[in-house]
Parts: sequence; C-alpha cells; structure tokens
Amino acid sequence: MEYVTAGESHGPELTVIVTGVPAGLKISAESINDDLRKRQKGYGRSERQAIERDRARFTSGLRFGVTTGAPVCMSIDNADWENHLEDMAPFGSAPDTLKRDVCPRPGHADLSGVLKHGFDDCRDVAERASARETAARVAASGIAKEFLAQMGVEIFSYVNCIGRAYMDDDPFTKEPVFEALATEASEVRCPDIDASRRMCIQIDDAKNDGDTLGGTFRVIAKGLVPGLGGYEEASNRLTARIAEALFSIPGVRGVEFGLGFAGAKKRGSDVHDEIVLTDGNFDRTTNNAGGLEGGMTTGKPLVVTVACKPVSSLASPLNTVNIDTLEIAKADTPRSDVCVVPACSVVGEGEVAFALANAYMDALGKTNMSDIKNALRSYKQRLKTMGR
Ligand code: EPS
Repeated sequence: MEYVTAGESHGPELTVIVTGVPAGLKISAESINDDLRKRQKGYGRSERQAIERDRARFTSGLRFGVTTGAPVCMSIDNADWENHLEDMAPFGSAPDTLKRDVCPRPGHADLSGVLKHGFDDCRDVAERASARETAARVAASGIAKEFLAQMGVEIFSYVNCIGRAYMDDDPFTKEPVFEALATEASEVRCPDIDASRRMCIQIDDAKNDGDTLGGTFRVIAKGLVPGLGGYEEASNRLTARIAEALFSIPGVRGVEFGLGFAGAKKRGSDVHDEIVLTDGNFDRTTNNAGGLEGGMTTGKPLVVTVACKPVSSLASPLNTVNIDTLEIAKADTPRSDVCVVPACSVVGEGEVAFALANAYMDALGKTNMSDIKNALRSYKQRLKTMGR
C-alpha cells in the first residue's frame, strides 16, 4: 500500500491517493475525520487552525463504505485558499501587489529549496514544504489504521515531552495502556495531567518570547504478531521502514526504538529482554527492545519515540541573508505555531500504522481482507504449536 499527496498549503485543496488497498476493508469516514480533527488540535497552534475544518472527501475506491481494491482518493479543502486566490493562482501572472518572501527562515526548507531550484521567492518552496501537507497523510493512514484494527492491532500515540517539561512514563518494564480519555482531554496529547500543565506553561513562556518549542512523542502498537518484517534483506527490516516513514514527516529529527540511545550507555545484560515460556507462548520479561529484534516484531508492544525540532517560523526572527539584496536581514515572520508536537504525534501514529499495515500484507497477502484474515488465522495457529 502506498500513498502520494499533492497540494500546497494555501492552494485549493490537499489530495491523497492510496494505492494497493486490499478489497473488502470497511472504512469509517468518521474515524478519519476524527483523526484530522486531532491533528488540528494542540495548545500553541496558530490561527490557521481556526480557519480550517479538515474533513476528507472520498472520490474513489469505495462502494457503500467498503474498499473495492481500486485506488482510494481523498481530498481536504483548504479554507484559507479564499484568502490567497491571487497570490496562489495556478495560471496568469503574479499580481502587482505580490510581496515575495526573500528572507529564508533558518531551520525551514526555504533556503535549500531556493538554491535547489533557482527560485526568487521562498514561497515557491514553503507552500509545499509546509506541514499542512500532513493532513493528507493522516487521511491516508486512516485506511492503514482500519486495516490494523482488523488484524487485532491497537495503535496509539501520546506526547511525553515539550521543551523542558516531560512525563515520567515507563513503557519498557510495564505494559503500556492507552489512556485515551486523558490523552484526548489534554491540550497537548499528554495523559499525565501535571506534565500537561507544565508543557502548556513552557509553550506560554516560548510564545511570550516570540519563540517556538519542540518535543518528543511515543507511538505504541499492541497486538502485533511476532515475525513481521525481516532480517533476510536490508529492505525488509521493519525498523528501517518505520524509521524512514517517521523521518519523512517535516520537523522530525530523531527516532528511537525501545530504550534507544539510553540503551547504548548500558550493558547487554541490562538491555536484552529475557525469553520465557508462559502457558505455551514465548514471551519476554521486559520490552527494552521496543518490540523489534532483528528487524522483526517480537510480539511485544512496538514502542517508538520520536523527536521533533522546534517550529522554524519565529515571531522574534533569527538573522538570515536577503536573497535579493544579499544583505544581512531578519528572517520572514509568517504567522506561526509555537508548538506542533501534539499534531506531529497524530501524523507519526499514522505513518507507523502505514508501515505496520504493509508489513502485515507482505506476510499474509495483499488482495482482499477475507484471504488476509484466513492467512492470519493460520499463522497464529502455527505459532501456537511452536510453544507446546
Ligand atoms: C499547518 C499549516 C500552516 C502552519 C504549519 C502547519 O499554516 P500557515 O502556513 O497558513 O500558517 O501553521 O506549518 C508549519 C509548521 C511549517 O513548518 O510550515 C497545518 O495545517 O498543520
């Protein structure tokens, strides 16, 4: 299953086409729209989110709410397009009033994109590099999430750090539980009320200083069968596939599996998860590996932690060089989010879901849900016999 998105941040719409979707998968427009709403939320978001009401419009690949095996196409309107009819017109010439963005923002794609294509307006880069595009990805990954639910997999995400405020969680020695109500009730998608409050204070402080904040979030998937992914070929390694998917999200700067970098400072005997047999099932005493060994799932929960850099549009801008005058200048200051980590966690959850759905399809088949489910049943049956 693959997706391709199209659309500019202030163009008429975002479009996404998902190919390789098995036939017979029931899709709920409500859950996709619910995820789109979650992506728009978060303390410290800009006024843009008050303009948009992201909803997916399905134009192909479904009949009576069930996939047909044909590409699924969805589009999401950009309500803000109304305010950019002239400066984002696909045809005609630039209006006399057009103000080019000539002071690239440090940290954004602006300068490298301008150098790459020889543009004289950073806007030609920023319109597509903008994280607005991630709305289309969230819609696409809704299909992967429906697929995973059929495989008995539960996937969720939460924010565990914003700036210097963090939550003290331990998904490695304790079974992670999705505290859905607390996570969704939190303004920053953090299930710990006290940590949530401290995160919001960090955001207020950064905003008062005209600054921005990054942070980390975790994506957890439970109910995975062991052996998804592979060690036989480099390209099969699920660790690499998940990391690639997560690093494709704008602003992502780090991905850790299980203990991640902390594990590098420990001894092997303190890191590796001992194997036990419980009621005829292979199990582990801990989950420091975060559910992946040898590029394959172990059957324990997948635990991935993702680091996001602070947003690069600063209200109190950094120094840059004006690409017209070549003089030192202050960077462009479009309206900006102070923090997008909660939104990014929804996008990251979707990207992981996409990678996991593909791993299931590689193992069990890709054509239709009934055949895939039969293959899952027989795989699980075979696994059962191996511990007895
Ligand atoms: C975003 C919409 C954008 C930004 C943000 C993400 O809206 P606008 O550019 O109109 O203010 O708020 O973009 C970025 C974080 C970025 O780096 O470009 C959205 O819908 O998520």
